[in-house]
Amino acid sequence: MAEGVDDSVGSDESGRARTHLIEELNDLREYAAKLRDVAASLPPEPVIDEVRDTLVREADKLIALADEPITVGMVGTYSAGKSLLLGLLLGAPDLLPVSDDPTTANVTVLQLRQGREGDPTLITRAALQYLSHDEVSACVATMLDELTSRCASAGMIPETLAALHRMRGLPTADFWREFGSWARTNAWPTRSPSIRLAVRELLRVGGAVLTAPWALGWSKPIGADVFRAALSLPAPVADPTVFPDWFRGTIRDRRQTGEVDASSLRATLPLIRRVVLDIAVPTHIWDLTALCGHNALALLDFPGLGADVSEIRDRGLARRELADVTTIFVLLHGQRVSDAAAMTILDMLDRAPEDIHDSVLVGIGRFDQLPHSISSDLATGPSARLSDSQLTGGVLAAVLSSARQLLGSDRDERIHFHSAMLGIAALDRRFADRGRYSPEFAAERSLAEHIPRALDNGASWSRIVGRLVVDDPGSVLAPALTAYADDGGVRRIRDGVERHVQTHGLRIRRAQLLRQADRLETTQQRLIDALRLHGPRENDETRAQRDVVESLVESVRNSLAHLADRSTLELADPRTVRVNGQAGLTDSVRQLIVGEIFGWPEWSALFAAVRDGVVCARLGDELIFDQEDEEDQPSRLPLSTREFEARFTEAVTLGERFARDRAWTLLAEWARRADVERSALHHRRAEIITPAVQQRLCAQFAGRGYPRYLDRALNLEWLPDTTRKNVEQRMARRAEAGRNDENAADTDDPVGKFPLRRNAGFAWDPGMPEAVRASVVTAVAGHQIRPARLRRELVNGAVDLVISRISAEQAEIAWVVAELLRRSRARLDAPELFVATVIGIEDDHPTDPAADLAAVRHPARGGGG
Ligand SMILES: Nc1nc2c(ncn2[C@@H]2O[C@H](COP(=O)(O)OP(=O)(O)OP(=O)(O)O)[C@@H](O)[C@H]2O)c(=O)[nH]1
Ligand SMILES: [Mg+2]
Repeated sequence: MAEGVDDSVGSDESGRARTHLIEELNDLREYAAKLRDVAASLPPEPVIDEVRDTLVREADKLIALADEPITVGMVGTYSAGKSLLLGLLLGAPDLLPVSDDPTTANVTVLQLRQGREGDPTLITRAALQYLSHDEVSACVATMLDELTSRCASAGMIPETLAALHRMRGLPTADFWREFGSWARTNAWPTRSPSIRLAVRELLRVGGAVLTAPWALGWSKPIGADVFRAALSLPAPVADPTVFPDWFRGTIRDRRQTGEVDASSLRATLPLIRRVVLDIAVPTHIWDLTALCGHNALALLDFPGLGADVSEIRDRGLARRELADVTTIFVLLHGQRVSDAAAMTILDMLDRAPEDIHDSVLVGIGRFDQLPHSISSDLATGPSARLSDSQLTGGVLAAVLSSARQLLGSDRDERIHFHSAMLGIAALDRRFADRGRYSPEFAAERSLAEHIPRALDNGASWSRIVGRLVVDDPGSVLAPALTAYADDGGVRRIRDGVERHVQTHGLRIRRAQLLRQADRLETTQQRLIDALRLHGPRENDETRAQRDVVESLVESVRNSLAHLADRSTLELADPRTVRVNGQAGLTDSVRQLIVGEIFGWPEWSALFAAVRDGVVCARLGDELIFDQEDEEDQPSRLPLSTREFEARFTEAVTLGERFARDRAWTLLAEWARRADVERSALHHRRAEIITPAVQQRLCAQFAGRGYPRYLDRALNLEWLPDTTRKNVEQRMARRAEAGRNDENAADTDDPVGKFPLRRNAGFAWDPGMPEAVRASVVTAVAGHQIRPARLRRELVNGAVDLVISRISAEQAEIAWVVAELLRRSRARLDAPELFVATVIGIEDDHPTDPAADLAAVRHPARGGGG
């Protein structure tokens, strides 16, 4: 924009409620960003530094959280089948390392993008993110706590424990050396397996920190061959009674060459925070359109709980990563469910119970391996009536009890029964020819053996559900069991996740941001108080002047918010909007199109041929109308509906142009009226900004920035043009996107919406082959048309088309107007320099930092855009 005001608005939008939620998220993010800016610009002052730093940290956290993709976390006991299920959801069972031993070593982020129909699922990029120095310190502190408590339970004497306690602090080389010798002399000789495990885990981390300190905080793209190594836990040590000695040598700093090879990867494994994979999922596997509105969608694979090699570290890291996850899919191991496992997971989720119930879906994994007799007994057993409660009290008692601990009551519809083996069988059935996984994978996982067994099990459950739905028509478990028998529950899990993300994802994210914003606000208040106590002060007179100017700014901001809210109501619907008491837009368009279509020359010929409202091609055997005999007829009869098409398009185009002109006129008037309604504000502004003040402002702002924003907010002349530019750009972008999307229907073809059967010949067309004519004529017993009805259909078709197009456009106009007004409003935030200039404060501290800080308001208290 020539004057330096960027008024272009974004192009991303979906349903209203969703848009509204996304706006709220943006407001919260903006609140944090503004606070951060104001706090960061405060002059250094020892008394406030600490609070200020806390504020900046908290604001950064909120911003990072707002920018995170919506996430679905896959957690559960080890070897429950989490990684395999994630692969299956994405149509590629061998996507992630899968094995019978504890496998997944690190949190894996699968960032999803829509791939092309028919393509295989592809990993398009892989990257490692290492823990930062602080994150390692926090992780080591948690591990030391755990070791301390294990040692205390084993009866270690307080003096020895105190020595361990004294070692706290940053995990430097000295720390690790000291810890190593403490563990060798005190912890190892206890022979307690759990203490030895904790020591071994700590030393693994220490070994990595010492051999590759350069890795901390590093982020690095890696090859697709290497990422599997980063995801696979090392094999358990051969002799667990030997004290581990991992502090040997150092690994050369890889940041220069940039290469992470297998050996440096092995050395740094415990320091990896997460592995990030970008994945293109083809539409025939999972159509992500509805999901990827906000930021993106990421699925997180977590290391399983209970794996010995790296349990304490993993649990600590998982707890942190899980804090921000919006949808949590807990996969329980069907053969190993226990209430204790559920409790461990609940503990790891570390949220209020109602939040957990809201965020969780539960899967019972490896369901095909539930003792086989259970399902076959039920399937073939005596024919007593089956019901949900019978299953709940009987064979499914254990799994359902664990699931309900996680879900709370009355949420059984969020339970999924899952078998990866049935899932693979279904994938084979659907895409037999396309090789969805490698032969090595099939051999390693012994699919040839597992799948037939799983299919048997699926078939018995299928018989059971058959009875269940008859015996207990209200059964909540039946859909999950049916889905299980069908494809191992994979599709239902996809749907469940999708529904949860759509209905809860953004809402949960909003709740998270709100909680963080509340924390931030408390810190903000603490900083304001500190500044009031220690910062520069103002006298009463300047305070009063400041109030006057600030209240003007606040009123202008409120008026913009009010107008933004009204815009949808007053600008969006062509059926109701009126310009200056004229007819509504729909009626005006109809009038115009009637005039246009009624003027077509065909009608005079057609109506001239009408008998009793109908044009007949033949009456009995006699042609009542013969084209050749009518050469002096000024306009001839149309021969086919095709002849109406071009003119129909023309009428639609004309109608559209007319409607669009009216829409823009309407907007211009709307903006003018808005300015008139706000004349009181104009007067207040004129009183405050006297010529002398204006001079000061010019000197300070050189005709740009804040004073101009205020003028623009009060005088909306620019609004129609800018809106138009934006709407046109957005339409062009969308058209471009439509062109690039081969699957998009060609909605811009008005003839595509032609209301008549296309290219239908009329029976009097001399070019029509006799056989066709004969069939038409006999079929309809005297081919006939009713011109009046034909004309009405064309008129209605054209009006509907124009209105449907223009409705979309007007909704777009209203949205852009609201967006521009919100931006205008946001530009009026933080007016401290403006206020100082208006009231003429020119000392070293032209502003009151406490007031500046107070001016940034939590969106829930009326701040934000
Ligand atoms: N029969 C059967 N085997 C399964 C099923 N799901 C997974 N498996 C097997 O169970 C083992 C563990 O699967 P993974 O996907 O690695 O399990 P995980 O939960 O990711 O394990 P960790 O990463 O160690 O936490 C593999 O051998 C799979 O082949 C299932 O539904 N049925
Ligand atoms: Mg795994």
